[in-house]
Amino acid sequence: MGGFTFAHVSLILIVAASTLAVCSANKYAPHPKYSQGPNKIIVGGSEGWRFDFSYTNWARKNGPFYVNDTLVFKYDPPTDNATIPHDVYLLPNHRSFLTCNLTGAQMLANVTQGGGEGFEFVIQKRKPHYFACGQHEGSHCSDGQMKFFVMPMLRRWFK
Ligand SMILES: *[C@@H]1O[C@H](CO)[C@@H](O)[C@H](O)[C@H]1NC(C)=O
Ligand SMILES: *[C@@H]1O[C@H](CO)[C@@H](O)[C@H](O)[C@H]1NC(C)=O
Ligand SMILES: *[C@@H]1O[C@H](CO)[C@@H](O)[C@H](O)[C@H]1NC(C)=O
Ligand SMILES: *[C@@H]1O[C@H](CO)[C@@H](O)[C@H](O)[C@H]1NC(C)=O
Ligand SMILES: [Cu+2]
Repeated sequence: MGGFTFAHVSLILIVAASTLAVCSANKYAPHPKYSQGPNKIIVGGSEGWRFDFSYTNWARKNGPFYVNDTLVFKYDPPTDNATIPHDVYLLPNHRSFLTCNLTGAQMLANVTQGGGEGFEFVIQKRKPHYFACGQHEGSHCSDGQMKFFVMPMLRRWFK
């Protein structure tokens, strides 16, 4: 990851966003990327946390994410009919992320915790976070693309 280049691009975006904010006189920024934050971001947007949606692409389009941002995972709790259960795990490293290996993973939310307003995870540490669904021995992660990673940035660098 080209941290230095990325920082510059972000700085330019933030300067552009400030200009926009003044022009529109709108205290709500148009996109999480441009706002002061911390932000609350719904993972997958209106798609929520589901099978067969590329969260890697989603994270690429919706990042960067910052320390103190909240990620919200929304998924229906299991019912006796067609609902496919999901959960949320934090995988220990990049290798386990690539192979969807759940050994040593930490469960953040079980199958019921994504209901209602969703499960909220506050990014507190400036380290890579590897998120995945742990259902079906990792097949939601591999076949269902229910995984993404976040390298949180520090917003205060740009203030
Ligand atoms: C995150 O929030 C806490 C509490 O508001 C604050 O003390 C801390 O400086 C924030 N961290 C960053 C990196 O913004
Ligand atoms: C599934 O069950 C829930 C309640 O258990 C019900 O509200 C929902 O309409 C059902 N969905 C379908 C597709 O049958
Ligand atoms: C999964 O990860 C564990 C712990 O790192 C390792 O021992 C195991 O061999 C891995 N499994 C596969 C299939 O790679
Ligand atoms: C999921 O976690 C919640 C909160 O810790 C707990 O109340 C609930 O019993 C758990 N559900 C399952 C199915 O493990
Ligand atoms: Cu799943």
